[in-house]
Amino acid sequence: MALGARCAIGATPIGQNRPEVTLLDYGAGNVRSVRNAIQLMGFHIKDVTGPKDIEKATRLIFPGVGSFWAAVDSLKNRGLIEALREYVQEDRPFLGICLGLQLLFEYGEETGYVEGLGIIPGGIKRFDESSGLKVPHIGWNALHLKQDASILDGVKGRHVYFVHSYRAVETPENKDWVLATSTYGTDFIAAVRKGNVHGTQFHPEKSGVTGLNIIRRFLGGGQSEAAERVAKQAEEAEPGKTAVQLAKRVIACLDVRTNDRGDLVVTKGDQYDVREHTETREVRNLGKPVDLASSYYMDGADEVTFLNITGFRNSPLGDLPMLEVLRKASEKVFVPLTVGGGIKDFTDKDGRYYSSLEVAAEYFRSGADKISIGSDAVYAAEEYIKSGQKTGNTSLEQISYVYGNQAVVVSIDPRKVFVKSPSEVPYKTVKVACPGPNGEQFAWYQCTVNGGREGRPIGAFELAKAVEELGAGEILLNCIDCDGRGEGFDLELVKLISEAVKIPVIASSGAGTVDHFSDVFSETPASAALAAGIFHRKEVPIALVKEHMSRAGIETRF
Ligand code: 1PR
Repeated sequence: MALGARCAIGATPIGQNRPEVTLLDYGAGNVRSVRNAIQLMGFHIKDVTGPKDIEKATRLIFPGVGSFWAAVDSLKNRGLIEALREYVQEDRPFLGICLGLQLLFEYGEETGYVEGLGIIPGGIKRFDESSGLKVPHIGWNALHLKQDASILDGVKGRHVYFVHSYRAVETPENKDWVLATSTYGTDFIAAVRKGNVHGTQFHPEKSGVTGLNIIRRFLGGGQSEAAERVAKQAEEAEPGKTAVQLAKRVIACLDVRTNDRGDLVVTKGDQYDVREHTETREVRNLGKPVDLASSYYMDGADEVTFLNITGFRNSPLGDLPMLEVLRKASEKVFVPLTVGGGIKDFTDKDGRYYSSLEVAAEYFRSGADKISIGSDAVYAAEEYIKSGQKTGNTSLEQISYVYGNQAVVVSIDPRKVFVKSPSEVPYKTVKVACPGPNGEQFAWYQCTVNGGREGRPIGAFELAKAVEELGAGEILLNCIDCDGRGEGFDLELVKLISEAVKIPVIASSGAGTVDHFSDVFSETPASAALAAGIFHRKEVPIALVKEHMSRAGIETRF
């Protein structure tokens, strides 16, 4: 019998007496999307405030976020470990997501050996990157179903969203738990199930309609019109495109700032100049952040990135509109959201000091899955290269330690500088296909801060390697020269950086045609490609980009 039938919730009429789901949120990251997904399905959320709430729960969802040790610590401090273990051992309806699955195992090795709940035999270990695998495993991957699918009915042939560096593997001892595996380098456990107890390594709440339908099925069917729509959409989802492996991601980017009238708008620069070339020099206004984000979600964007491009001037905690954008967007957008701009330690105008960790926490709580650090990461890398010492105090190190490196992106804003010979500069250079204005055959990529306004004594290559060591989980690689030009990504730059680091690299700046996407994926190891202008101006829809990539033989999520 399908689990859906076992957990079915009577005949509660739509909109009345919403049934309850208990949510175990220990406040360590973005659980907003899980909340939004549950509410969308027509359920009321009861938060766990103590062990009693777990004892009384009839359905429990545990979306683990952050690091293994931090999660165990928090559960221990709140006295929840025993109640949780008993709940699962009693085979009561349970869905653990990501770390919520991992904690069911005996131990994790993320920061040394840490004991888990010990329900599933085996441990959680890091992906093996020795053969050049990019870790974290970030993106949309395929599932191989091992048991009758139950909550996974309908996912065959579709991609779901993963973001993690650690995983469990199937062994003879835990084989009876394994519901689905996925492949990244080697096979790993993507979902578990025994009786009413379920766990997914991927994020259903971030896996679009496919994922929402998994949550709906776990809840025994939806209790709202939205849930009915999800079921219908999942059923009607285009057949014939079969997920095989990790897909190359297409990301829509929204540069957000207030214009001169004080409205929060999506803008777009031309080589980072966001003002119209008119007498009044108004900030270019391309639409409203939440509306655009949700339309890109509907069009098939694999992720949405918001960059608060004046973050270096305005404190993000005081910048309530940006937090509100995240909160509103996460109600409609069920794919990952990244937010950048102004993530650093700061003191506000009233003299209140905020650590970058508090700033990041506020963004995560408001709906961000990943935060992106720009200028502050440049200063941290410069210091690290100079001293050769990690202090553990930089925003990058601290956020990565608490939330895991998969939640930390470093955004690089480099500008190309031509040189006659590599010996002219102490930075890594590339031999360029198109020589510079004075016939220069080489170039290095100078990092900038404050939205490209200030060049720093560090190259993109050196920065990328340093931030990887300091705890970045992904690199968003912009290019000031290409930004807004529509002439294609800087393939020399993307190749240089994505070959230099073991973490995923997002190629950004310059997309103008569908061919630019297939070029960047066939000529470089970039994991994702980000574009802004062509999507905002509706020149090339996301669906067309994806059709083209698929025809070019590039794994694509539909
Ligand atoms: O330094 O931590 O406060 O972060 C500031 C963030 O804001 C950085 O990620 C930085 O890249 C971004 N930013 C600052 N100023 C600008 C600007 O445009 N004036 N935007 C800016 C960067 C570049 C891309 C753009 C792509 C694709 N925008 O994000 O979306 O180039 O564009 P295209 O497809 O139209 O070519 P901090």
